[in-house]
Amino acid sequence: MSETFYGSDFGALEAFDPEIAGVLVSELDRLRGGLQLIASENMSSPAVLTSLGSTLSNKYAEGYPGRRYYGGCSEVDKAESLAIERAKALFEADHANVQPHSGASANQAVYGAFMSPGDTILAMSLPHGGHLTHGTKMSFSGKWFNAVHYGVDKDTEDIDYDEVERLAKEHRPKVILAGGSAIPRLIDFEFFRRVADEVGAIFWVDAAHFIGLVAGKAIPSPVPHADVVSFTTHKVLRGPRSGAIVCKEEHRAAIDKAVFPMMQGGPQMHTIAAKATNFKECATPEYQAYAKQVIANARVLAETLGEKGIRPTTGGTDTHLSLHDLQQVLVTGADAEARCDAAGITLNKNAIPFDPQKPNIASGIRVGTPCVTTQGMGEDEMRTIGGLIARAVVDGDADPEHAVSKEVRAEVTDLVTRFPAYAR
Ligand code: DSN
Repeated sequence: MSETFYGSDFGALEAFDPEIAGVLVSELDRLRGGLQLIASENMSSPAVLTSLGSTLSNKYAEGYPGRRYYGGCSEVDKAESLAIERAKALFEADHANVQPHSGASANQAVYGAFMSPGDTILAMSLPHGGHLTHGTKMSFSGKWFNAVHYGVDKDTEDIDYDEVERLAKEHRPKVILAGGSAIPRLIDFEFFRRVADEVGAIFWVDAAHFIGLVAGKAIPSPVPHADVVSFTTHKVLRGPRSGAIVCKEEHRAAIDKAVFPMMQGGPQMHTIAAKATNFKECATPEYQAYAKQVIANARVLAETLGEKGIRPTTGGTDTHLSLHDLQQVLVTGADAEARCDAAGITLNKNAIPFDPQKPNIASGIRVGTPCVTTQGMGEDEMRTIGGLIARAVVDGDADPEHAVSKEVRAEVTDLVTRFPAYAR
């Protein structure tokens, strides 16, 4: 086997642990062999993967650059300082903390910085597109804090801004949170800022999904409006699987103390180095063109599915993802996901607003274009992909041996051969 795993000695792994080496190879084959349409996934560059596979993983470095609790931090200090400075420049932010291990860890730190147990947060409800960490009962956020939720308007299926204002005035939350994991439309940050000011709340944006579009200057930034912005680094942004926070100068100390020592211990220095590399990539004209193409592709994909009876909620998208209602084609989200999987298309079932189904069945699917755009596909390919999804969902089957699964898979293979992931 001669496969290159960036930044690491694959031969050594293969010799010592062929089972795990086999998983690395078969996962790469899986990525290369099908269409990846999960809106929260992407394909990091070899440069980013090299930092992730480096010896920086070995280092304990609790603290911050120049203020560590361990010796031997001179080199990792350089990596973290570069990541901080690059994040500040990329997002035009006063301060950046690049240590959160993930989006959920970043969000924990924001709660830790601004809220005490029992305080009230106003956030978007999960079934309407929010996130687990935005006050759902299963998460620490709903167990320890008093979460009040707004949703979407029944007609527009976009954020119900009147409800946001009404609930803010009624509950006077400590924090107002905008953002979520299934919001196809742009968020009116100026509106949220005004309401937060009127009720004396901190305005927090969880930009995990769309921060890459902000980095690529393809959509407006929440940074000038929000007190604090948390995000992941592995979605459209295309960095390592991790998180980060940017905030106003006045919140610097609160955020830093909340990340460490309140919520986390030793930072993952290899991942922080990879974030630095990713932020440098995002500052290039190539990345900006990529971010714009992600949106152009998402629009065409949403429109094509809509033409096939798979209606996009809100009528379309302004971002990298669209959410589709399958009720017209009489297929559940769970069945659609399984049928697409059998046809070589990876996407996820998703609750739609006012969904009559349970979340593990769902009436919708969510599709996103970060991966296929990384592979170089454009609007023409999105029309093809929309047609393939519709065939798999409406006429297909969860059995990979079904005739439709096979037909669609053959066309998927043609596409990914012309637009390879991790080209050899
Ligand atoms: N799990 C992520 C997503 O798929 O949107 C959000 O955390």
